Amino acid sequence: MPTNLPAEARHKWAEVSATRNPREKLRLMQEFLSLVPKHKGTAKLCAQVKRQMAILRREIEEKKRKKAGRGGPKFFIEKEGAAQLVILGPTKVGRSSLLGSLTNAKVEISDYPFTTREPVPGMMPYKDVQFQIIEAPALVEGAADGEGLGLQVLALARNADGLILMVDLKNQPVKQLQLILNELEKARIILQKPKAQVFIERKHMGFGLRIIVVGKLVDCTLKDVENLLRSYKVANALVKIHGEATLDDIEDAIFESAAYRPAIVLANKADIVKAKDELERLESVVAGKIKVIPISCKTRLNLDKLGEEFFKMLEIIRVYTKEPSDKQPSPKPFVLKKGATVRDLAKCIHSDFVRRFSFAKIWSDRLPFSPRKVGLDFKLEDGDIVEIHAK
Ligand SMILES: Nc1nc2c(ncn2[C@@H]2O[C@H](COP(=O)(O)OP(=O)(O)OP(=O)(O)O)[C@@H](O)[C@H]2O)c(=O)[nH]1
Ligand SMILES: [Mg+2]
Repeated sequence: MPTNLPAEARHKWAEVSATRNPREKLRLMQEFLSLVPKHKGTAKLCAQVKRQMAILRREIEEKKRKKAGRGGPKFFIEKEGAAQLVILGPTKVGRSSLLGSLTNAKVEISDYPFTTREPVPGMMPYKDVQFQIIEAPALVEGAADGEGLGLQVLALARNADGLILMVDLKNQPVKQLQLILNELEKARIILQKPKAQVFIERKHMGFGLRIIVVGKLVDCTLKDVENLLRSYKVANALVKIHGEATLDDIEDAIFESAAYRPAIVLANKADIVKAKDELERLESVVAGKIKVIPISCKTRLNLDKLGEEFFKMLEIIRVYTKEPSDKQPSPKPFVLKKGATVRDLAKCIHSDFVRRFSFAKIWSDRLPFSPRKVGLDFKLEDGDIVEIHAK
């Protein structure tokens, strides 16, 4: 991106980040924009901020409507289960049919377009976990510019852990997918795992700046990163840098602009006559960049495989904990990101557990012998049983 923003603009963004009140945030964003010099390097950033402002305006409107007792659709859905997956797609591709086939949600299926007008959640069991699947209202062209319910649908996608991009083989699936990909791109939701992932967790005053580099920095030093963060007044934060990150990646993270979400394409209505040709065309356009699975909600083709596909796509693992005094581990696993360590697990169990940690015992078939005594940095895998001993 390199934005080379003036100091006033950077400081203004610090104020934006620190504000929770939507109206105040909106006002500060407007001021921020007026401080940004307009050139090629800042065009993307300005567009992104304007989009964030449009979402805020909708949120404010929605709240007003609710206060006035006029209800209106509820768009934010609290996460439940191991992961939240949003079904995105144009109208009539079969989003409701899929949700109804995978979960026990009450759905309205019809041959008329735009039947679903607000997000509908359902829980899908897979092994000993559950995925929360949400049908988003149909995505239309211009969604990222505020067309229809577009902004809310894209905000829903941004908030999810993974995306199900749904097209149907009956009605120009290549065009349908292009529409979805275009709108996601405009909303800066990316589907390919980026080379770098930067997480900035704002912390309380006095915490200071703690930067953890898991991968490596490209063309910059730790000092450069620190200076950049300080120029945006990010002074109390835990910053985790994964992969190969440039200063631009870090600036992107400050603006929370690009969000990576893993995705899968489901090509529905594989039961129709010309499905095979359409599928081939679709696959050649996607060219292996995203996994494409033909399904049919009508004949249930491949529906039973989806749990495993979602699990793989999300890159999660299940870890079972055991009390030292118990013989059996708890039947309900903790769900963690692939690559998680005993430390991550301990944090999930109790905020104080890391400080009081003494050692852990691991049981797993992949180890030459079990249990094995390990420390906080031990990397966990799917199916591990862990017993933590505290001081
Ligand atoms: N042939 C065939 N038709 C299907 C399949 N799945 C859904 N349909 C039909 O496609 C139409 C639309 O299905 P819905 O599930 O309502 O689609 P939607 O994407 O939720 O549509 P909106 O919410 O209205 O945007 C209905 O007539 C379904 O019966 C399938 O696998 N095969
Ligand atoms: Mg529907």
